[in-house]
Amino acid sequence: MSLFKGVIAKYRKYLPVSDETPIISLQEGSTPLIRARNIEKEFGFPFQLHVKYEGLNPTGSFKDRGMTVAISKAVEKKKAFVICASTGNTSASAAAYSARAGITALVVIPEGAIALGKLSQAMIHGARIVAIKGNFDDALKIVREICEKYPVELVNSINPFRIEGQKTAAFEIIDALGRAPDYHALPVGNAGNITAYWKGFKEYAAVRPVMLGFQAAKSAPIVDGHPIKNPETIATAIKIGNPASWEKALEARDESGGIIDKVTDDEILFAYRSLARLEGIFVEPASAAGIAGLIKYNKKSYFKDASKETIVTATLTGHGLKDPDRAIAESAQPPKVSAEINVVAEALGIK
Ligand code: AN7
Repeated sequence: MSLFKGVIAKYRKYLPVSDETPIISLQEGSTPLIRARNIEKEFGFPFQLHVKYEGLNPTGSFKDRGMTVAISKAVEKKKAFVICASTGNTSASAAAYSARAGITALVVIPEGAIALGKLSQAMIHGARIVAIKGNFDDALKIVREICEKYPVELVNSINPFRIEGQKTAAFEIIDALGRAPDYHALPVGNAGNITAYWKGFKEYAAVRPVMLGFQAAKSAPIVDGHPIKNPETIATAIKIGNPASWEKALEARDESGGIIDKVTDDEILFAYRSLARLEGIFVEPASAAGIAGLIKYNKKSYFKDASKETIVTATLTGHGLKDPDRAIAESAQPPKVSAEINVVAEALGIK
């Protein structure tokens, strides 16, 4: 029997931990890499598509990989408080790992812009939460300033330990495939994850993928080339107008010969429904941006030289249960009928 103990235990020699580091883990990582044959068929993808289902991490998103390292290092440094600004998933993860470490997570969120599941997580794990009248970028600016004045540890992805932990997802993909994929697609918000994947691919493989990052169309500062003052998108996780790791994202794009482009909310929601209906994989909307990008680029014949030997991977960053309101809004509402077999059978469409 192999007992899995989390990403630090699994990839310790690649991570900045020592015997002095108390390891705070919820046994994150080891998420499945799933072949998405129905999506391949539906959209005529000439390549193999494998999705890395990061929603199956302990708090339901990829953030846990970086958080185990960031919180372990904060505890090693004897910090009693960590702080983050968040569109939701970072705060859920920081709150859970802080609870396990016996320290306090401080969370600053944009008021009214956090999906229900994520907010419920930060609350039940006992984070101290403040909602500001402002967006994520305003929240991040405030927490950075707080860190200069108070003895609290920042656990947004500006913290290099977050990037170190998150790079383990690239390691797992290479371990699962026996080689790096040819292309890797993922959503881009604050740009920590694309930075981490590219670092991970570089450290772990000599032949690396072309990186394909996708932002939401009205929250696409990297694509537009300037910060967006009032970003908008239904994919609240990536509603970010001034990404902290902007330069690193450009490096990942340029060193890999890749792309950072935008996809509309309609394209994101179409990919979101397609994953759920064709593959049985439930993700939150932001997570579908990578798949939306692949559909868009396949239509443009970007993959014209690909074959079924070509391997494309895509990160599905967060679980669908994070944002149940969106799933309900995107679906037909169940009819309410009387409790009679004939009426029920008719309503079910089998009579
Ligand atoms: C599901 O939680 O920024 O480009 O504060 O939750 O590394 O920021 C979340 C980001 C993609 C974008 N998918 O990743 C936060 C936060 C999901 C996310 C992203 C996020 P980055």
